[in-house]
Amino acid sequence: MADIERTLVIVKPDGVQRGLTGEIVNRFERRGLKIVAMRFGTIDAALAKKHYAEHEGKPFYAGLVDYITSGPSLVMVLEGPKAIEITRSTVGSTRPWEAAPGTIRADYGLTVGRNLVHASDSVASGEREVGLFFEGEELPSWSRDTDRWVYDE
Ligand code: DAT
Ligand code: MG
Repeated sequence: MADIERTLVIVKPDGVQRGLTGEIVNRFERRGLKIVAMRFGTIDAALAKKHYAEHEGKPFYAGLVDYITSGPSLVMVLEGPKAIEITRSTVGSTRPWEAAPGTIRADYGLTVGRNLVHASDSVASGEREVGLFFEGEELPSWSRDTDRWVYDE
């Protein structure tokens, strides 16, 4: 079996406000990643601070927490072989002006403070972040009929 990973992906409030949630989910879904959890709503400050704890103390930290809590987000967990790298490469570089054309941040973003999407950057941070947002039955294990056509064993 291929190395199946889970990643936490967030369509941030700018993506929601701009009506890009469907577009963004579509890119991951058609790539073959499987949705295993999804929730729409405004992330509260306490959760945002835990989620972005690695950035505490940096000059952009307060603005980052304000941004991610400024309105509803779409938070999801995606699963698949090498899901971490696959998702990060679909999202593109943190700074949209450095992101490769065809990535979400290049196609829809201009500035680092409105870069539309969060995606976990390692298997360990994926596990940590998924655990912050979802638990138990919110994370169903399900087999998809097309799995064998999407990835080899
Ligand atoms: P990524 O979201 O690509 O994992 P990161 O973890 O380094 O990037 O930073 C988290 C978010 O913080 C990023 O998506 C946007 C914001 N950010 C990062 N560096 C920044 C900066 N120099 N100025 C403003 N915001 C920044
Ligand atoms: Mg990050």
